[in-house]
Amino acid sequence: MVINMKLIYAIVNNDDSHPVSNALTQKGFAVTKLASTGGFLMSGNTTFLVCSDDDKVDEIIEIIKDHSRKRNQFVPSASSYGAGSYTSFPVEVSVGGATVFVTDIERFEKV
Ligand code: 2BA
Repeated sequence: MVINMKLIYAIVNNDDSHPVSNALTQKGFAVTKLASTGGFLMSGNTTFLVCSDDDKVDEIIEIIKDHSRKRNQFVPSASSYGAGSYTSFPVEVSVGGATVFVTDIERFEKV
């Protein structure tokens, strides 16, 4: 049996987690939130799992986009100035809005 469903993973800033979750649930979409950690900044973010019909994917991504802001964050970085001499300085990185992946669902059941 071919099913036309997708699984959307959306990684958002923790500060956007409530607005994103509220907007999706108000529109009737089922969501699961996972506490996650970014590998680069090593700080907490939120990963949403949303399984939906194929034709709803664009609407869901639009909702996530509308409620996820872009931010600049500073991350410590280190440089070496000769043997044993290091200094640390902050580097600014742009984070977000949301990082979104969409995959096919082979089978969907609630048992
Ligand atoms: P983080 O890994 O903590 O990355 C935070 C931000 O740092 C990224 O923002 C990006 O601007 C920068 N960054 C990440 N890796 C970098 C690197 N190797 N060198 C220089 N700068 C780097 P976003 O791209 O908006 O990503 C936000 C979060 O989304 C990431 O947090 C990570 O948890 C997730 N993410 C982004 N791209 C991903 C991917 N291709 N696969 C899995 N997770 C991803």
